[in-house]
Amino acid sequence: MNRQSHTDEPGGTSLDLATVRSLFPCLQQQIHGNPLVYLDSAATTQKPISVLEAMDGYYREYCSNIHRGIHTLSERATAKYEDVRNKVAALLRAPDPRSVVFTSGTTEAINLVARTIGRERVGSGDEVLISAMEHHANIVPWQMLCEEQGATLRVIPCSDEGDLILDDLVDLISEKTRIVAIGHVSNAIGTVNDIKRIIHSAREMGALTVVDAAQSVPHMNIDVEDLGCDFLAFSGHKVYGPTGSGVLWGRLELLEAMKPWQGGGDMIRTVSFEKTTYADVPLKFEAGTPDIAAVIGLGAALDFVNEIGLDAIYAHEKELLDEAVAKLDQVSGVQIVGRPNQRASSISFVLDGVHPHDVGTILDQKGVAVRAGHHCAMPLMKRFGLVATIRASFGVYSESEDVDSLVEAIDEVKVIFR
Ligand code: 7TS
Repeated sequence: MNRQSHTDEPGGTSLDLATVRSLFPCLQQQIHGNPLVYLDSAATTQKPISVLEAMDGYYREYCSNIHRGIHTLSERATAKYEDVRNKVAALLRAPDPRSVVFTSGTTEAINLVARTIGRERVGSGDEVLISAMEHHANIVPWQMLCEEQGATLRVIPCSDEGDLILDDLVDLISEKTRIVAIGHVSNAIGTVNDIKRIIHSAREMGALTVVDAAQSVPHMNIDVEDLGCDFLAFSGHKVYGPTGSGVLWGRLELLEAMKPWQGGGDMIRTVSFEKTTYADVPLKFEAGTPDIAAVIGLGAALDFVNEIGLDAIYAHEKELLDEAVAKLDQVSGVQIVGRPNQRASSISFVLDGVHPHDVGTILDQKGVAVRAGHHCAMPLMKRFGLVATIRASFGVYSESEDVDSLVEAIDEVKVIFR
């Protein structure tokens, strides 16, 4: 397989792919005797050396707990950890780093919102609005909240093309709507949702807005002020950072007014048996020792992303996604699930007569790593009358040859199942 860089091809992007790929040790391996073709970045991205070194550096050189130590190592670790908060704020164009809360990932960030301000704002007879293409992480916490509070979960429907149907938004968002929680990009079919429009409608009705940006932060520039949302969540491990790192960004005045959700060390100002007073945001929401190494790794990941630039990453991935759609369309028996107006991150498809899990297993034998299953979006699968799809998802290191390898491997699946 040709693994040459195709730098500066006419009409191409200016990514030096060979160099980018060389920064990812995990990509440099064979799987079942074939070069690894990693097409599962939506599940988690591979990590560049700089991220591995940043985490290693913390453990080797200044391993210590943060915020409480007065010794040199603790001060170094605290400074590094807090500097990542500044980097996240800059990434999201958030004016104040205090509005950045570290969590273990998107799931924890959404649960935090549901269990704090969610419980305060949503009462009996109220409504929470999500969409038909949410990841379970942006369904179940709201469902739990609605059950607990006697509220109703409502759903923005999805068209056959895989776009949200926003024509009836005025009917879906009313004075009863207390929270609108929407995924920016579908992890299952790759749709980029018009969240700005949804946020605008929600705000007009006084509803809080929560954006699940797990699949958008790795692929495009985000500006929380421009979006106008109240909360935004993402996972570090999907943006070239380590597992265990994640972010909840929230409007400062909301975070300040919210009660904490977990109690313990680091989130307090004073504790007595009679009364505890809480630390200021963001520490109020970061009880206990966080995953310090993971946050420091996330900082290195954001440096990596910034060095390349999200515009370049988006352009590169868009080119590959367009190419993959075009090439998969040429393969008889392949049905792409969803033809959204704008796509990022992922393409889902099924192969006539072969269960997605069988396709995934055979692709793995060829070294091609894809996801097969419901992608934690069971309601969306049901919407399309499916139980599972095969999903190919892309990252900054993905290349045209990956698409060719995918198509070749699907052809081999077809031969086996003929
Ligand atoms: N929201 C979206 C849109 C996601 O894609 C995911 C993870 C989550 C939330 C949850 O993120 P976590 O880091 O807290 O687990 N998506 C996937 C996926 O598509 N395959 O594996 C995980």
